[in-house]
Amino acid sequence: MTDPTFEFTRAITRKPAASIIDGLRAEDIGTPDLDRMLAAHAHYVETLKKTGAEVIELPPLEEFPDAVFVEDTALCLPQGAVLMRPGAPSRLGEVAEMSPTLHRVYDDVRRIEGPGHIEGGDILVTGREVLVGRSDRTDAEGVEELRNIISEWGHKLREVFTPPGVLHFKTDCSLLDGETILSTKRLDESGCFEGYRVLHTAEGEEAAANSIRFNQFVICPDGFPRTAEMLDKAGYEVVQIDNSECAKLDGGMSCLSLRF
Ligand code: CIR
Repeated sequence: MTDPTFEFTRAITRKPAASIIDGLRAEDIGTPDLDRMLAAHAHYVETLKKTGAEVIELPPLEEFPDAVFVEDTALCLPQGAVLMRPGAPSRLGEVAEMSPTLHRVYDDVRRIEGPGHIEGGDILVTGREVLVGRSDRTDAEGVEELRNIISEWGHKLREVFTPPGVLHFKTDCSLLDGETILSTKRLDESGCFEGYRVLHTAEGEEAAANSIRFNQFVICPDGFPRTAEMLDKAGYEVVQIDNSECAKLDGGMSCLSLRF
């Protein structure tokens, strides 16, 4: 099984393209400002690098407006990587763009062939299992195909459900350490984290759940002071990053990198 408390040595990111203004969104709350997004992205990459990890920075892809959200294209495990099959048709082509990079860094790269769909944002790897949330982007067939692949590597997959109206499972949760999950109350109430230690985002700060633990840091979106304070008091070293522009496209801290 994966030890999620291990040190990450690498991450993959992709610079936002000018076409980001055409990125998918559930609700239109304004057009993302590319310059502001680029500045926040640079801060994000610099924070990952500060931990000593190597960050593979991929160039922008104008033909894929959502390509900055690299997490959805693959699952990276210690034994190998699995290329996903996004449920959003406009994002399917992002996978082929990620494939050469994963083949460079992994000996074993598999792919979800379909007919099912699955996106990386619906997958949370903990110390004991791989949780996959069915959602509008991830269906039963996609989950089963992933189960077959990763069971060969000794991983146990548990299917769970992303709450209605929530884009991805990890929109509402993140792993803080081997046993601890940061979650919104609404997701925790579904019972999917039984047996784990769960810390809740503060009321009204649900968007803070899409954070990541990367080596010594817990990287959170800016603007959620009560959740940040709770994490700080719980002993985590919190770094807050402006997420205003990615939030307009339903994106957050986890979506912006593949970590392994
Ligand atoms: C999308 O709708 O696919 C993008 N606008 C946002 C993807 C966010 N990714 C993630 O939560 N892993």
